[in-house]
Amino acid sequence: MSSRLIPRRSRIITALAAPVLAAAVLAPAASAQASQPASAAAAQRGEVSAAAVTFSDDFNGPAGSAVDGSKWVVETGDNVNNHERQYYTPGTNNAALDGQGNLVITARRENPAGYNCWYGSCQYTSARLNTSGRFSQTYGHFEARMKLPRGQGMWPAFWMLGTDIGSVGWPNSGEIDIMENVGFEPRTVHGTIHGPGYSGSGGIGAGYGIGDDFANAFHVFAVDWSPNKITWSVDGTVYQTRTPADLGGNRWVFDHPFFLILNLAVGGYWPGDPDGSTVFPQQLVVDYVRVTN
Ligand SMILES: [Ca+2]
Repeated sequence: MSSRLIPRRSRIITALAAPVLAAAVLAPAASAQASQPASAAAAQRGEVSAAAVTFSDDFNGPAGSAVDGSKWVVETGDNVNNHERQYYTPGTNNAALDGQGNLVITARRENPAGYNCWYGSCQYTSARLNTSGRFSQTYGHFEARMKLPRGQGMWPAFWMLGTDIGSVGWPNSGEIDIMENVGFEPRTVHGTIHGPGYSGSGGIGAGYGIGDDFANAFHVFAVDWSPNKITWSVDGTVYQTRTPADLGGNRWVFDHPFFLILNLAVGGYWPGDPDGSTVFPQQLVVDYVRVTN
């Protein structure tokens, strides 16, 4: 989600540091480990094996319930580095299942708990979830089926960070943005990689447009990540491929485990802040997140 989302001085990075270190010890997830011997055996026999699902959440559960804590960490705090305006809250006020098989991340114009943000009393609440310490993986197919929010100042994202962020820092850890959207471009999404020498506004990526607002329907956003190659797709249509040849001599930092992040930011350098045209609440609706190896 660009350098702008990496809160080097905010409370989020403090909260993130411990789970990241835990992830280095615990990852890969047990399911991923279990799948590897079968894949290796198949490879030795020269068989083309079907990819195994290593992480999946269909977000089934009662309306109003929290996400599965064995899969997701709920991050809290504000984010000064991107100049985001929301406070990411704990609990289910801003991230809950809808009872119809979806996770709904809701951005609200409110501050019921009196949260303090970098600019003063917070004006908005929202949510940010990650799988740090729960799930990480090197290479594979990563996808989510989502319906995006709409309106000036909205900044939904589905992205990944290297699990070594706590030891090597950002952007050496690498960042793979599977999908970002900013509200002033309702019909365009962006896929980007960030690393040393190509971070922040120097991130390497591309946009992909459709002839309709992404907020009008569900779409599938994905990357296929293999050694020295990442491709981005929307609804199965590949729109970008990146390899080390694209980095202008900079270092490819996408050969180690990454964990997943889902969030809905409000305001910030890139999207700009909400204005009088922005309708609240807004929702990022996630039907599923699925990863195969
Ligand atoms: Ca679902």
